[in-house]
Amino acid sequence: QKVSVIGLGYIGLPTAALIARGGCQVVGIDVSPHVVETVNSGRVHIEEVDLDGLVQGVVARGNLRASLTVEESDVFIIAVPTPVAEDRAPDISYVLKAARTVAPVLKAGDTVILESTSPVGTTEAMRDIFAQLRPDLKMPGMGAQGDVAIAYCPERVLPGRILVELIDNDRCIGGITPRCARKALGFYRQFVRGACITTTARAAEMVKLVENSFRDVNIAFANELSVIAENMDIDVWEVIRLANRHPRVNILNPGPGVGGHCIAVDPWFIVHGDPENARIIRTAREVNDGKTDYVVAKASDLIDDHAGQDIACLGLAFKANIDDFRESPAVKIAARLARRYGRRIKLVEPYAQELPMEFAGTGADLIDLDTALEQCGVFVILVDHDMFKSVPVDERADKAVYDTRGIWPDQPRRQAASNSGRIAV
Ligand code: SAJ
Repeated sequence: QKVSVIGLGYIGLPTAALIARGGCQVVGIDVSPHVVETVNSGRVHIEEVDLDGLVQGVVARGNLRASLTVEESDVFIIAVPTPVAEDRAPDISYVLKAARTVAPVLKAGDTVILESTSPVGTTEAMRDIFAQLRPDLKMPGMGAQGDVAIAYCPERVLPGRILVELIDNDRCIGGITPRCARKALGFYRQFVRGACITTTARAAEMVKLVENSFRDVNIAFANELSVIAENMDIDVWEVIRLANRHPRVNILNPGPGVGGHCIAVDPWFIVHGDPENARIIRTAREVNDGKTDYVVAKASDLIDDHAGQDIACLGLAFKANIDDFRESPAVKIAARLARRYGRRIKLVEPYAQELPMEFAGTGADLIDLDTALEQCGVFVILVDHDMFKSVPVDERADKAVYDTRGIWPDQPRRQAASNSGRIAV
């Protein structure tokens, strides 16, 4: 069986390598000559646990190679980006473009699977492109039985655990027709240990969007609580810890906002699909983005109260213990502070070799944690890296701290800034 994976990014490359390890002949297609060359030399262009060794092995054995052009295959997996445009509309142009490049090499009996997070209806749109460009082939769901199978199967992996989760997570496989779903199911069963459950393409598209929106809404609840609790001079972390002792309550963690490439993006696909009714989902997005602005304002107040002291911003990654700085609320906050306070801002990020470009020209410096503890009087905690959690209280008792992640619960508390939350009698 020959498999082509279109798009060698965070999902495409690990997927291609895993299928290749299972013994299939896999061609990875990418528009970037750099990516193609890197993979063909057995190396990787993205950081992911154990991916380098796996790619090196399958390329050396001849099971995986990369190419700039699409060729005939039995199975096509499309894993290209689906960003959200400036006006919050989903941009599915890369998916449609991939469909146009696959169309000329399609033959009867092939299976095409879309894995990119996509607004509802994208898989059908892809089918319509095939129907337009290949009138010689019958497409599924258009009357007669299709000559090719077309399905949607979202990835659900967590960065840092991609190779494990690609195998162990349950998969939801949506066919344009039930027959398409069964065909795609047969393919995934070869390398997925989790349950594979079939449905329609439209439902599967929605499932993916709903999963990430569920998380966004729940994080928004925690972020909203954190602001209310701060106004009422209550420790939100303690409140959440105690409330979560209720058997049916499970509040997530507040933070400086939501980052990454999925949770802060996918809910907009639902909002765009039904703006009138997607009210909680839209508000959750606004609450989470608003939390980032709120942290900038609160941290600025603290910094203004400590004139002349240097400020350590702890963490730049979009979440704990990873080296991914894209779409990171920590970067947004620290960069805004750096533009305002210049060289007083010191950045501590054990996962960064150099500062992201957002800091260019600000005068802010990358320093290590020990230097920060020696030099800085103000600490703004933006990421809950394990390394930061382990600083003992006696090394930081004299610091002014704004902790967005609740990692230093024993930090001596500052005087409440306002009287809000008091009931006048
Ligand atoms: N965050 C909080 N509080 C929390 C949990 C997360 O503030 O309690 C923040 C993180 O700091 C980060 C952001 O949310 O900035 C997203 O982190 P995450 O760990 O929740 O998720 P991602 O973006 O790494 O991966 C998500 C996962 N989706 C779900 O858990 C529903 C993953 O399974 C998906 O495959 C992935 O999105 C994707 O590709 O869609």
